[in-house]
Amino acid sequence: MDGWMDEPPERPLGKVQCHVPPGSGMTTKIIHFMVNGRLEQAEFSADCSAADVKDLFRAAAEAGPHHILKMYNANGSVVNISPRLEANSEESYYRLEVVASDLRSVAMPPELDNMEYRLHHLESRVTEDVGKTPDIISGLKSHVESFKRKLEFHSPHCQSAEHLSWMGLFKADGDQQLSKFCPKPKTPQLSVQEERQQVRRKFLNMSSLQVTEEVREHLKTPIFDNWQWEEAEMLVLLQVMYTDLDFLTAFHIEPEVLQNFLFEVYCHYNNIPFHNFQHCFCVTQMMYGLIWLTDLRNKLGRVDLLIMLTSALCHDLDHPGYNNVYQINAQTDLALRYNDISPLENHHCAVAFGILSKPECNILKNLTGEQYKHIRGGMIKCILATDMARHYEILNKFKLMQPVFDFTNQDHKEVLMKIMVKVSDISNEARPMAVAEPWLDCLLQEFFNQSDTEKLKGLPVAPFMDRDKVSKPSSQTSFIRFVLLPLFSELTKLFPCLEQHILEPVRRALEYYSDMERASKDEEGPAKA
Ligand code: LUO
Ligand code: ZN
Repeated sequence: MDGWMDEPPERPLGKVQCHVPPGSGMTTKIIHFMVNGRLEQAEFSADCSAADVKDLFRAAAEAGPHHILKMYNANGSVVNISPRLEANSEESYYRLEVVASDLRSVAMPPELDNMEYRLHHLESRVTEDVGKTPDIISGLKSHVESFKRKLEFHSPHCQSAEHLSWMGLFKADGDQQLSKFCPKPKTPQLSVQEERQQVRRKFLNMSSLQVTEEVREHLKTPIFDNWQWEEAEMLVLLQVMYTDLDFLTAFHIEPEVLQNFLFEVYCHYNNIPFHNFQHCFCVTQMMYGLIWLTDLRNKLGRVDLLIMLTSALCHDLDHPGYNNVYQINAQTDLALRYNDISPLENHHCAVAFGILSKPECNILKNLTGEQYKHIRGGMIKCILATDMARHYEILNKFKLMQPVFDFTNQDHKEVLMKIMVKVSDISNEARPMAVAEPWLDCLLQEFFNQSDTEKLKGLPVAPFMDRDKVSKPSSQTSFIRFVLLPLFSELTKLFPCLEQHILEPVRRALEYYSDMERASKDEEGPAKA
């Protein structure tokens, strides 16, 4: 209902500034920093007080009075938030973290804090207008209160086994049936390093326990719901995938080395809306499911399966949240380093082999030289194949091979492996709508961040990334019609069982977004239809 209620003023966001008297001629300093997943810009004069500068960043982080702020420079070192903060460029942005200081704020994520602030504002406006607080506002307030209590109840520090067992991951003592999925406990606002160490401790604690048969089987299906699991649990599930495909015995991989490798991969995905560790997990889990569904274990060698699973795991390592077009147009370090040739995918692959070059993480260290060379070559081909600019090149090659596909032909196998990684990479719409739709929101958020930056820098902006132009349903119906369905149909010709597992769900998704598209066109009325 438009105009029913004025939105309360947002907290001061976007560019933040200390008061600089107009015409004062005072030199100001520009600081670029990332906070809550957004790239922000602060401006203040050199004689701004330390307290004002701190308030400036507090406002930008939407941090409450209880929160502690921590600023990290591009090398990851903590720097002091003061007027002497060194000016920087957008590429070498600082990272501003909000660290809670007491239990109340530990359990209070900024979004909830912000919601409470807006609710309070709405209540005062409505009470002013109608003389009393309507039930809907009181109801919302009690919901927020009870949600806060729940958050405070979930102590994220609990490491006891019963805490682990009710995650539904492990065989419970006795026969009580535990819920399969746990609500993801809110992790407190810790610094990046503290959060990672906490994830590592949980991962290593859990990895020695047995995962239930039910979860193991569920893991092989495309209906697996990533949103139900926290990062430490996903690391355990990734370890299960490597174990259940017998990679540890086949390639003499020590469990500790696999754990170090998986944890290092986790640390090298960034906290951005879409190309983050959850996406890495989804793509790897879809690849794992496809290997079982297509019975690939009896059609390809185990080395090729290792290449595909590890390529899926590493395919977006250290993604910055800005695509190749941005890298090239903005002439970033990556574009310069890789001569504008798939700069991101080259980087993802280089980071993967940077991790594998550490002995404690090198899952390939007990292989023969021949095997290592084959795996390295296969991973490079598969990861570079995820550059969507090459989509039709690769699909057309597969279309030519598919009718006469030969599983003993090396060229045929290579193209199939690329197709499998590509399919896994863009397969969100093959999942249940409740799992898939949030991914499209995350993707659009990342695209909008990029196009906002491109507008600020005067760079070209792609329409499908422009928040003022893109419509979620119509962009998705085009994507499904012209990218997903042709790709998934071609793979289904080789593996007919995929019809029900991935093709049908994608057709349902097309229906879903087409209905949404029609509904939004009807709402806009005939003029705009
Ligand atoms: C395709 C793609 C490229 C880069 C980043 C993400 C994606 N994905 C998606 N894009 N991955 C999954 C999805 C998805 O479900 N929808 C979309 N939709 C839009 C934004 C789109 O059309 N993306 C797109 C299409 C083609 C292309 O190159 C041929 C690049 C991006
Ligand atoms: Zn990806």
